[in-house]
Parts: sequence; structure tokens; C-alpha cells
Amino acid sequence: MSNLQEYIKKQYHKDLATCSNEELYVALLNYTKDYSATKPVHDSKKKLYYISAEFLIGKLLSNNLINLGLYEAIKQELAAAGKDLLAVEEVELEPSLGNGGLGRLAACFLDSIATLGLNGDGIGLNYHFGLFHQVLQNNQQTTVPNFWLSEQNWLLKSEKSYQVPFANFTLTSTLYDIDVPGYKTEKKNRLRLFDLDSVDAGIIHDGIDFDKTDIAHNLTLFLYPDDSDRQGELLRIFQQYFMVSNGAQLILEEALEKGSNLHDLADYAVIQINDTHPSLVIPEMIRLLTERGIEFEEAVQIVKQMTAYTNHTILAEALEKWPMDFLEEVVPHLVPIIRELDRRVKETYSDASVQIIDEYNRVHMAHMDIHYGYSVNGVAALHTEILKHSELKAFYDIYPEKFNNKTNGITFRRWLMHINPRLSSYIDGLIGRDWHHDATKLEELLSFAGKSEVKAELENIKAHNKRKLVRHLKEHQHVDINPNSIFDIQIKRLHEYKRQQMNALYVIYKYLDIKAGHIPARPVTVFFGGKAAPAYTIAQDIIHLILCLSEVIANDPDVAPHLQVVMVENYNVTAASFLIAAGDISEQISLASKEASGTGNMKFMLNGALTLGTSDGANVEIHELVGDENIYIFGEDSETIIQHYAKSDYISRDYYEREAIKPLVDFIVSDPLKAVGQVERLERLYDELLHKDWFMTLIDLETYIATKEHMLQDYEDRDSWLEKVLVNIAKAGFFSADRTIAQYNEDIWHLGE
Ligand code: 26Q
Repeated sequence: MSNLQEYIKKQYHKDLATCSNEELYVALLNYTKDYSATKPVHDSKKKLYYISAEFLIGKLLSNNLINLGLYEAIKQELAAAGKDLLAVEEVELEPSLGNGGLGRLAACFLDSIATLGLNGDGIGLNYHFGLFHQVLQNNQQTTVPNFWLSEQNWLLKSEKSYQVPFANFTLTSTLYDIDVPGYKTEKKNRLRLFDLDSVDAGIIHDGIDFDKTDIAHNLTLFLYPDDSDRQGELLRIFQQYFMVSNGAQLILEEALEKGSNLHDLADYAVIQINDTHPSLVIPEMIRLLTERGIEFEEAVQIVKQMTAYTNHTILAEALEKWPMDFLEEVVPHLVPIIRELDRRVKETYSDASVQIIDEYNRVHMAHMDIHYGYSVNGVAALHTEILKHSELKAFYDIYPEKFNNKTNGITFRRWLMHINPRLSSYIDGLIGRDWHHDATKLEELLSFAGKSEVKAELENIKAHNKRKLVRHLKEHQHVDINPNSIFDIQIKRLHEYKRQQMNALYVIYKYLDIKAGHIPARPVTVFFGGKAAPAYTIAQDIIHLILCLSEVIANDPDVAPHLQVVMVENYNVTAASFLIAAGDISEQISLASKEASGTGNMKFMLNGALTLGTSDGANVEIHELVGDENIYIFGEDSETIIQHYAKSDYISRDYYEREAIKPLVDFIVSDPLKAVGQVERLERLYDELLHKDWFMTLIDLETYIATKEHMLQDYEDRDSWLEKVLVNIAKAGFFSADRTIAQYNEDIWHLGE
């Protein structure tokens, strides 16, 4: 039994049973923080610093209780007093410190680094409003500030503070820490978030607009709501430099405290650069080392031994290239260093494609990382191969030894134990608890293949999770969903390459098919969830189409009983927790070669959904693990797509003209849709598909529809479907972030115990 009751009596002079959920949340937050405070931090010589502009940590209460080994006892103690931990958890506001996959990956990694007992902290920024809150109204996305920093929160204000010099002023930082307890470990790590005392929410007006030039007041107000398109670039550079200068100063201070003489800094610290957002740490660390008396040449060598870069995208437009003018304006003191780093590259390599500063005077951040770091990794096997042989081929030719793959992973503590406690404990009952520490042990589930009582229980658990999602959405979005329908789910940032528009065209197909009298064996609910960058017009148009379709279908009595479209508002980690546990079909339908990995695909698989996807990212590895019979893969492969780009020979109109496709695309600009939507948005999307379709939606549309129809038919053979479900869960162990992190440590970080 835990002693929460005693704690509440002592701290709040109240009885647990008389506390409101809000009071219980605050009590539990502080109880957990106090408990965690008693754990020592790691202090071994070498330490990893995972620097990232995003840490999408999600609500922490349950996650921390699970890791601290307190969850069950607290749950029971609350239940004994008539209280429900889930209801208490609802009170917590979700920190919104990330856009999507890259940020969530960083959060999963922190969990696994701590769980493996490795000495490693995260370094990032404490955005006061984080990513915007999405409101759906008039069939469109609108954006409002996302308030998450309630007075009582997980941050611990530290004594640490540094001076960060910019061109015309110097800012003083404040460091906040969030404890990161590993799963049942003795020691803990920390997420170190830098902030600025002068930041002022008063400058926000009209949704999420603010004066972008007022740096002292805006620097850590918002996370850039942008995961590929670019605007407000100067502010982004201010943020990045503030993050890495603070980080580098912290790293130096900690190494010096442990006895480093700076010449041996690489024995004390390794920096993992999470995409290029923290790349300025390279020139900044060189600058700080030279300021402390190290010769420039030696400083370069030290930094080369201690920085490693992870690439998360092959979309050229998402690779950061900062105009030199911008850097001159924000961080002029780094410019001579960057020029010298570039000069050395130019001296050795004539190939224009590997230069740091290009002919337009733009600084290619990834190029700096590759030349001046010792490791470059992609995030899934296919992605790394594409980097080596296509996107970064010129670099691979120079530095084959630097390139390595680290297929992404997810923490099973959150993405199974927490979000799907029934499945988690059912698995415990079948195979014991060894999988908690070694996820590959889930393979033992295969010995239950063919057992009808196991399948029946898997079915029950899924039905339970579906009802839970239905209740959640009823409460938060006032929508009624049939819990007996097939749950077909696509949740991820809105992006053309992720092809939510292809799924929307399927919905149109299904709608027209039902109208033509083909009633499906069972109703289908198609869920979408995701935010679109405010400046990304086509992504906004896709949301608009989905919402219009949802309305048209809901209002059509012929179709509504058989098909429903639900766009989940403000998709975030909390929403994901409900959706992922409830999914039957996991939509992973990127244009092959464009999705670096995906991690939602892993979460769905672990929770017993079957993947409907293209041969891209980690889908390829899921396919290899589960075999052809247990996954639904369709569409052109990455090589074919890369060839189409190379030859510029994809013409969407040729596909549009096909009999099966034309009516679906035309429906976008049909009267029923125009009646509920905005003509301009619908026509723009229609024109895009017809005349451009850069991400080749139409190339895979027919086979997508056929595969999905096949999948819906297969769903009716419950016995065989549940067999596939079992295999997927059993094979998901490979995607534990514990495996990924063990590989990072083995191949890149080399941290001692
Ligand atoms: C760049 C320049 C200016 C402003 C913002 C950005 C920016 C911000 C965020 C660029 C990219 C991101 C995020 C990228 C991301 O989340 N990538 C995803 O990373 C996952 C983890 O590796 C992969 O699983 C996904 O495939 C990949 O899309």
C-alpha cells in the first residue's frame, strides 16, 4: 500500500476521500516529484546530451508512477477511497513541446535511456505555449495558444543560468529540470529546459500572432508550428542558438566539475543532434572552447569526436539552409567559425553538393553536421539506405564509416502498459513479466496461436478500448460513434506526403459505393487526427475536405449507418493514447521513400491493429517481421518513386482520366461538398491533384482502395484476423526504444554504466 493518504494529511490537512480530482492531481504531482527527488542522478564520467528543439513528453503522471513502481498501489489506494486514477489524470494539462514524430521520439528515448541506466539528459527549450491548440470550426482548422504551464507543474527551477550573446544584446537564461525516472531503476536522468524570465504572453494577439521581432519577450513563447514549411526564420535562429549556447555552456560546466581539462572533453560528453535544429552547437562549442584557451584546430577535433547527427527526413524542403545574412544578423560571432569550417571543406572537396556554404550564400546545417561530427544515422533501414545511396550519396562516398542505421522505437511503458492496461496484464498472465525488460520476449505469445480463448480475449480487450475511445470522444467532441464498427485510423501531422488526401478519396469511393447500393458487411469509422502548419495551405485544404466529407456523410441517411468520418480535434499524445489502443486498421500510407520511419505504425502494431501501408519507412521492417499474411502492403516501391522524380515523368492527369479515379477526384468539387465547404479550398485541392500532385496520390489510389476493401472483407473472418493480431503483437518487440537506445549506445555513444 502506498502512503498517499498520509502525505495528503500532512501536506494538505485533508482526507483523501474528501479531495476533488483537481486537489488529488496536485497532491499526486507533488507526491511523485518528492518521491523522484529522493533518487540520485547519474554521475558516471561520460554523459550523453540529447539536444532537441522538441520533446513531446505528453502527460507525465501515470508514466512516472509506472516507472517509479507506484502505479498499482496508488490506483488501489485511490479506488479504496472511491477515487479513480484515470479521472485524476484527466486534470493534468499536456505539455505541448513538440510537433510530431521527432519530438515524441525524443521523449521515448529519454524514457529508455533512463531505463537502461545510461547517463544521459535531454536539452531543449521551455516553450510557454508549445505547439498551437487546434480548434475545428466551419470545417476548418483554427489555431489558438495552447496553455499548458499551470502553476503546479513538473518543472523544477534550478540555480543554473547562463549569458547568451546575440548581435545587439545578451540574454540571461533560467534552467528548469524535469526528472526522468527510468522503469524501476535506482537512478534518474533529467530533461533540461532553458527559458527566459522576460518572456511575456501579453504580446500575443489574434490567436497565435505576436511581434516576431521582440525577442526578449517572445523567445520561448511558442514552438514553431511548422514541420517543413518555413517562415519567421530569424526567430527560429534565435531559438536554436539560445538552446545550443545554453546547452554547450551546461556541458562544459558539468565536464569541468567532473575534472575534465577540456582537451579530453570527448571523454566526458557526447552530443546527439536531433535533426539539424541544434546544429549550431558545433560552431558554438568550438567558440566556447577557443574562448577557454583551446587552439581552433584542436577545438575542431574535439567537437568532431563528440557530436553525432540524426537525420529524420529526406524532404529537401525540410533540410535547414540558413541564409548567411540571417546568421550575420543574429549570431555574427559564429559566422567566422562557420566560414572557416566551410573553407576547410572547400579546400578538400570540389563537389558543390557537399559544401557548407552554397553558391547562394546559404548555410547547409546538415552538411556541417556530417563533416564535423563522427556519426550520421537514419531512423529506419530503408531511410538509411536512401540517405546513403541517394539523398546524401556524395557524403557517403566520402565518409562511409560515419553512416549507420538506428531504426526508431517506442517506449512500451507508455504505449502498452499505460494506454492498454488490459492487454498488458493479459500478456503478463500468458507469458509472465519478462517482456517488461526484454520486449523480444513478446514472441512467446506465438505459442498461443490457434488458441480460441486467447483470440476471444484479444477481441474483448479491443472492444473495451473502442468503447473507451467512444466515451472519450463523446465527452470531448460530442460525437456519437458506433463502437461495433471497424476503427480505421490515420493519425499524424497533416502533410501531402503522408497522404491523408488518399484516404479522403477512399472515403469518397466508399460513399459513392454505398450510395450505389453496396452495403458493407459492417459499418466502418474512418478516424483522422493531426495538425497542419498554419502556412501550409494544401494541408489546411485537406483538413477542410475531410471535415466536409464528414458532414455530408453524417447528413446522408443512406450512408450514415454504414460509414462515418471523424476528425479528432487537437490531436496530441493524450488523444493518441485513446486512439491507438482502439485501432483495427493502422493507416501508414506515405508516398514510398518519403516517410523516414513513422512510429505510430509501431504503436498500433503493439496494440493489435493491422497495418495498411506502403513499402516505406519502418513499415518495411514490420512487413519483414510479420510476413506477407499479417500486413497489408500496397503501392509503388521507393525505387520506382525515386525514378519517377529523377525522370519527372509522373503526370497526375493520366491517372485522373482513369474510369475508377475521375469520379472520386471530381467529387471534391461536387455540389454536395460545395454546399458545406469553401469553394476556393475545394477547387485548389482539386487543381492540385489534377495538375501537380507532387506526392503522387493518384499513382497508388486504385491499389489502395482494392487493398482496403480486401482488408475489410478479411476483418469478417474473425478467427483469421485475430491470428494476425496476435502475430503483430508478438513481433512488436523489435520496436522497443530500449533496443534502439542499446544500439545507439553500442555503436555511437559508448557510455559506461
Ligand atoms: C524545419 C525548419 C524550420 C522550422 C521547422 C522545421 C522542422 C520542424 C520539425 C522540420 C522538421 C520537423 C519534424 C520532423 C519529424 O517529426 N520527422 C519525423 O521524425 C520521426 C522520428 O524519426 C519519423 O518517424 C518520421 O518519419 C518523420 O517524419
